[in-house]
Amino acid sequence: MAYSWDNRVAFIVRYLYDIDNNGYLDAHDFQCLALRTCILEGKGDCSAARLQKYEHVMLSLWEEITQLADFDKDGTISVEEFKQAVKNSCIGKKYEDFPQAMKAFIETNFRMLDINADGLLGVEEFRYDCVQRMVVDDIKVIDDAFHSLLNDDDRRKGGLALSRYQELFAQFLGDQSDNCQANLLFGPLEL
Ligand SMILES: [Ca+2]
Ligand SMILES: [Ca+2]
Ligand SMILES: [Ca+2]
Repeated sequence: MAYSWDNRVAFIVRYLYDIDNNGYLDAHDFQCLALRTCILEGKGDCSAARLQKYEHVMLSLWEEITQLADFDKDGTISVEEFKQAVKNSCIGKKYEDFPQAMKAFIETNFRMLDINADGLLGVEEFRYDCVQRMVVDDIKVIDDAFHSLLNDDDRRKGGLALSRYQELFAQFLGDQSDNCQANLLFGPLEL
């Protein structure tokens, strides 16, 4: 059940938030996330002024996420706490009704993926993201994953616009069935 809701949420924690890879979330992850986002969006640039802006954004995001998810108030968020928070605030909801902190994170993620900043996540950008995480010997696996996400309108446009990415991300977190269209939003999951 690689695509069970439990595994999808665990994936988000592990690969999207737990940057220092120690199994839980704390302020340090968000500091690293600020640096990563700054460099990726700036295509290598990491000037002090830009970095400061990203740090501010990410640390406020961390504050907001702790309010949603740090139930035992120990300054860290475990995978279980994160799951509980997603249950409380995302299950069965549309993207618009997600907490602000989740929405900000999802939008930031899209901007990081959209390397050429044309407002669409295209197959090349999707590949670029997947190979940084996955060990893969056949590009077809990644391309098939990408194409499984597209509806007719997306195909006409040649990729996922922000609004579709938001919709699919909301499904990835908020749909508890094992079989939702967004399952492959991050490529095949290997957990
Ligand atoms: Ca961590
Ligand atoms: Ca905690
Ligand atoms: Ca793009």
